[in-house]
Order: sequence, then C-alpha cells, then structure tokens
Amino acid sequence: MDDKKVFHRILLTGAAGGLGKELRKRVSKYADILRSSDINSMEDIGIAKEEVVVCDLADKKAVHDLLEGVDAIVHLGAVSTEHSFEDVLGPNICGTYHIYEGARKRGIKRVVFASSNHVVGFHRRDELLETDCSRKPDGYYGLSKSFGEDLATFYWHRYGIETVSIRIGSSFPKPTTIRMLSLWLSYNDLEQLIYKGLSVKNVEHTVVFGASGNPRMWWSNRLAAHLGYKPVDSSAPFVDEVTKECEGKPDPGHFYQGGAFSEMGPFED
Ligand code: NAI
Ligand code: 15L
Repeated sequence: MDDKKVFHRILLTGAAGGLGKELRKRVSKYADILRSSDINSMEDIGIAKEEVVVCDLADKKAVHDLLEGVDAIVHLGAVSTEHSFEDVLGPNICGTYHIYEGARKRGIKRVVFASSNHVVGFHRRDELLETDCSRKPDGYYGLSKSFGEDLATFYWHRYGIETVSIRIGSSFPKPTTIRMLSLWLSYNDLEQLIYKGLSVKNVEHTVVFGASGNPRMWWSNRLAAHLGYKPVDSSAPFVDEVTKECEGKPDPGHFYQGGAFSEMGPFED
C-alpha cells in the first residue's frame, strides 16, 4: 500500500450526487478499490479500480450485500434537502440503520457520516456553537441526520464501530449567499475531513463541523482538535462579490443557522 491508501476497499454511498461526483476520484486515492454506490446509475469516469453498484439504501438486504468485502464506509447517500418525514424515512433513517447494522455484521469498524448543519439549524446565527451543543434540528431532514449521529454513538458504545460525523455546512464550488460565507466548505477541505475521518486513530464517535476557514464562523471545532483538521480554503475572497450580489435580496430564515430550511413545511394538509 502506498502511504495515501488507508483501506483496501472503501464504499462511497451517494456517489451519483453533487458531492459524490466530486468525491469519487478524490476518495479513490485512499483505497485499493473504491466501491461507488447510488440508487441512480453513474458514468464511468476512468477510475482504475472502481466497482459501481446500484443499490437502494432503503432495501436492507441489498445494503448488507453491498457491504460484502468493504473495510470502511463514506456514507453520503440520502435525501439531501428538507422533505416530509415519509420521504426521508427510507433513505435517511432506515438507510443509515442498514449501513450500521450491515457494518456490524460484516465486521466493518470505520464510518464517515455526512451529517448536516441542519442538525443544529434552529440555533441562532449570533451563537458560537461547540460540537457538543444541544441539537436543534430544523426539520425532518435535520432530524434524520440527528438520528444518524445517534446511530453512530450507539454503534460505537455497543459494537466498537468508530465514526466521524461531518456536520457539513454548505459544500458547493463557491459561496453564493451571505449565509454561505459562514458555512461554506470547499471540496478540498471536505476531502481533507474525509481523509481525517478515515485515517485518524481512536476517534470513537467524533462530531466535526464541516466548514472552511471562513471569517464569519458560527462554529468551533475545539472538541474535534484530535482530527488535526486544518482548512486550506476560506470564503474571505468571496465576501465582496457575494455581499454585492445579495444586496436587497430576501434571506429566508435569516435569524437561524439553518436558513430557509427552518421555514419549510408543514408537509401534510
Ligand atoms: P445529493 O442529493 O446531490 O446526493 C445524494 C445522493 O444520494 C443522490 O445521488 C441520490 O440519488 C442518493 N440517494 C438518495 N436516496 C437514495 C436511496 N434510497 N438509495 C441510494 N441512494 C440514494 O446531495 P449532496 O449535496 O451530494 O450531499 C451528499 C451528502 O452530504 C448527503 O447526505 C447530504 O445530506 C450531505 N450534506 C451535503 C451538504 C452540501 O452542502 N452539499 C450539506 C450538508 C450535508
Ligand atoms: C444541506 O444539508 C444540504 O444537503 C445542502 O443541499 C445545502 O442545502 C446545505 O445543507 C445548506 O444548508 O446550505
């Protein structure tokens, strides 16, 4: 194994999504074999040792089969925005349970979980949060990610499966709103967090906020310092452009960190 490789076979779920597309090549550096999976099919992008498996996370048997021969999991697959409880139940709640229960059965001991800022979305923007702050999910999506973090804690204490839960802020090519100036996570910094999540020893269940080194931070990663995460990017170069672009435009849910998600629903009647 060369020194970048951390595991023999890594499973990447949600591989056909926005972040998955960006991460397939990047995560493949850390394994001999990358198994990329999604409910949707994906194109061959020329990764030498990649296995592509179409799988619905809501299907327990299919997920347990998917985990055969896997040594570590980067779990991105999910309904990734605010939806009704019924919509998040299968992929996010049952799906993440299937991942952990399959990991237990297969003896897999490391998971990197794509959690979300929406786990703490009802904290105000003038608060500085530590990773052990009370969770205040801002909707059913945030609740499903909060459940994922609880699964990670349970499977650590009960079965010794270690997880790094990355509470991702806003990971897109560049920040485009005032809110994103605080929450933006560049793809380089996301990759670094995933690498730390796979390679740092004795993480138990560590929660880390996924943001670049932004000037207007709402979060502290003091309690996750053992990961050694050092952001290389920042929203600072975008402040003037974004401020000008957003002048006079509505900023939904502007009181809360979760922004627009905190104003969505109800989904019934
Ligand atoms: P995305 O929506 O582009 O990708 C999610 C992928 O999961 C999709 O390809 C979708 O087909 C797949 N998926 C959905 N239901 C599935 C099912 N039943 N079985 C198998 N696969 C299924 O989202 P994105 O932006 O790539 O996010 C990736 C992960 O990171 C998600 O878990 C999301 O919640 C999390 N995240 C992303 C943030 C961001 O700024 N991009 C912020 C916070 C969290
Ligand atoms: C998320 O959790 C979503 O997956 C992503 O699409 C963005 O909406 C992000 O949060 C955000 O809050 O900007």
